[in-house]
Amino acid sequence: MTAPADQPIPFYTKAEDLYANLGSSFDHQSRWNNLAKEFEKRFGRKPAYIARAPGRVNLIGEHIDYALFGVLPAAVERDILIACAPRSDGENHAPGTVSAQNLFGAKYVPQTFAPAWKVPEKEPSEKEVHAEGWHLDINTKELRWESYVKAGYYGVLNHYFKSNTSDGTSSTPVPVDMLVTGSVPAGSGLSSSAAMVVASTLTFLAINGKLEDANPINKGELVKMAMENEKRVGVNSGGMDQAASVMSTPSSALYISFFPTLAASPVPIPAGCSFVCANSLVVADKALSAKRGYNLRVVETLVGARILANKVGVEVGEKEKITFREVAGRLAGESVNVGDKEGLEVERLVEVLERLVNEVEALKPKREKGSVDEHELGVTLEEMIELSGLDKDLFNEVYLSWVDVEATHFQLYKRAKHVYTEALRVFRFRQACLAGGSSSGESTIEQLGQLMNESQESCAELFECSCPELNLLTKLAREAGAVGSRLTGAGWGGCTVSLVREDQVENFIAKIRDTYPPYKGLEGDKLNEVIFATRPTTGACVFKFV
Ligand code: NG1
Ligand code: MG
Repeated sequence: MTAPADQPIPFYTKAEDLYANLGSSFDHQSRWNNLAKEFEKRFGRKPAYIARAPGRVNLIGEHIDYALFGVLPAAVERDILIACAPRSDGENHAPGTVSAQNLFGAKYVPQTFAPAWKVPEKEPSEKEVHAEGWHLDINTKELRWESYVKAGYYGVLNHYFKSNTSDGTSSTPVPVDMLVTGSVPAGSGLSSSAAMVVASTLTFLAINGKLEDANPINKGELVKMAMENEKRVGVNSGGMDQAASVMSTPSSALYISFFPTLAASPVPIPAGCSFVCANSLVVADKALSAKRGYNLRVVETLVGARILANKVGVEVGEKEKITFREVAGRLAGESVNVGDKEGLEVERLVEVLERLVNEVEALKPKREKGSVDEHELGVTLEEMIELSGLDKDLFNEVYLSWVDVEATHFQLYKRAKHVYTEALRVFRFRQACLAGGSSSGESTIEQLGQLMNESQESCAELFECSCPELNLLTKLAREAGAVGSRLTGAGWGGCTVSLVREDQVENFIAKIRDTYPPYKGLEGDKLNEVIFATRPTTGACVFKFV
């Protein structure tokens, strides 16, 4: 069988095939039909394509993808759909003009924009995106829906349309009308953002004929493009969400690893287990919180890895941004050559991780006994630079020049401890599922639940990406019968995921409704919006109207 990363993007022209692939537990058909009808009403003609990308729930492995450790998400049935068609009055527009509308509601104002070809006056820094090429204005200071559409467009423009020549139509992007709809709640940790970016990337590929080329992009390449694209929105994300949205398969979770290369393999979920997503209804504002939240964590984990490498005697190139995964590999004598598909054996890696969980103690700052800071585990910027062994300018160039962060103290020890213990939990979770397969017994299920609970505690205490509402909701979930419960996604709000025995799901949901204050009085569709059982589904695809 072809490895998931090497497979082509599913491309359908027959509705029966599409719906068979999407599964029957959701009324996909009426959503797709409504979208097509609405498109026709607004734009006066039928769509040419609909691109679909699902959201995902991460079962375990939080904030370790950008440390290059494997994670274990599954695509959910909720997805983003984008209907599109070339603009009929194309010649009256700048090349590649986009008119984008959104069915979500009045808050999502229609947008028209066109890419511009830019040549920078000076060599751009890593932080700037104005390299010579197609450019779109993306406002990274506030959250705007069209930013995700533009982000998806970026990679397609700069990968496929190399120059600004307006002579040959083949080298100019097609002007397009598009209509977006979706059932992944925004800012909820189910990765509506990656679903938007993947769906948008697919839309622009499809509309420009790039999926019908002789040698179209495969799943792994699409993941990489979507990852690069999502960075345009200002979040230095790992690749979990894009990979889950593109590569998931029905009825199993997906183990996604990023090192030495992007790879994915299905992980069976024990029969009788259900995963229930519950939205805390705290909306994590990524754009605002990135500086003190997500991007700060990216910097803390990268600098932590360099300092740990220094402490355990692993060599690091001067300008290299070594990750926690690579520190572990090098410590174990892993040789990674370009093109290597396999890294260390899992058993060996686990051994090294167990050792490193203790070594991270070395990242605790040495404080004078009795000083005010005695219990403070963080280090200041100056202390951190000194520990890194780099001079100030080089440190800034390598670790700060490409990202906006804000902090007085950097928590290297806590972040490192979370990353290594969480990476171990992912291996144990995966091992347990693989050992028993779908016929795993009660003790496996208990073990999975336990690992999820430990993950929540580590996210709350060490990685500090939980919040009071998520802590409460996961606690209520355990009291309502969940075997395990944790936040899912970046955290600071958004959803929890709970492992619940299938025959108890209804009862579980009713109990949470009665105990989690923000759910008071919710019923029917309203309740189903915020708390629902989900099963792993298939990844992104494109439908062509013929
Ligand atoms: P969310 O915020 O749920 O989309 C983010 C990152 C992931 C991963 C998780 C934390 C993006 C697009 N995604 O997920 O790569 O790092 O946080 O595990 O930023
Ligand atoms: Mg996101």
